[in-house]
Amino acid sequence: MPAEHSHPHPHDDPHHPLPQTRRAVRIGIGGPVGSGKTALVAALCRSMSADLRLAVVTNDIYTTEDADFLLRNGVLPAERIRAVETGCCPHTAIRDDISANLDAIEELEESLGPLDVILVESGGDNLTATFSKGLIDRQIFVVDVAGGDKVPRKGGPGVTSADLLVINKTDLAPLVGADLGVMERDAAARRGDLPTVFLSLVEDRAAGPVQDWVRALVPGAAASGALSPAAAASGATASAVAATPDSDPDRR
Ligand SMILES: Nc1nc2c(ncn2[C@@H]2O[C@H](COP(=O)(O)OP(=O)(O)OP(=O)(O)O)[C@@H](O)[C@H]2O)c(=O)[nH]1
Ligand SMILES: [Mg+2]
Repeated sequence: MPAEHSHPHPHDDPHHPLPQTRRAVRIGIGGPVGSGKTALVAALCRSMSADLRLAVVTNDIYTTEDADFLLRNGVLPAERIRAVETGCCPHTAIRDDISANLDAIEELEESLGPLDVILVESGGDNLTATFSKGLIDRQIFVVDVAGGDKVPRKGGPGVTSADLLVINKTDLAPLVGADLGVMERDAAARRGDLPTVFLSLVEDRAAGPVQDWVRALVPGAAASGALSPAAAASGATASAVAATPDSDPDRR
């Protein structure tokens, strides 16, 4: 597995400051359909909810499928999850008319009190989708190796400018003939100094490198390696359920 990009440094960009007031860090998670966005949200909730105050907003076009998945898998209490039914192309609701998402965030903050992290999952879209900076503070873009090792080379704003690029499903690379070295080289060429991490949510059930990147954005948050064995174990074991394809009893 490529190693050079596995230690992201989220504070490196002085032109893109985090909110100065002590409000939750809002993190957008975008990427193509089925790349593993909800599985990543589930893993982060499971591995961080023991010590951080989390909430999630999901976006689907016509359903509440992703929120329902998170609820069924019990990754967070129901009151911490809001579903936005966009009724339109996913990128419209995260970039052009962000009001429904902002309302959902406001409702969560009003009902739950102070939060540390709000994860906003976009509906699955194409390589052109990006979040408005009026909605989120940082953006994670998730692609997967099953689309072929050409994906980072194809670029697009998610690949080139997301604050963190996640190349997921590395466990499938041998099955689809994807060369991770090529993906690493092309991602570096497209992204310059911006970080890229390789991930398999089947093998790394706590989404370790992504979790570390998120924790580094939260003032005072412990690094995952500094957590108590119990807290660390809850993330490392329980998120397995949400990440595996056969974990959803309702999914046919
Ligand atoms: N083999 C493998 N499967 C994965 C991995 N991550 C997610 N999956 C599976 O990929 C499928 C799609 O994952 P989701 O998390 O629903 O993807 P998504 O990006 O949220 O999909 P949309 O919201 O519909 O765009 C599910 O069956 C997951 O269990 C991984 O690392 N390896
Ligand atoms: Mg999803």
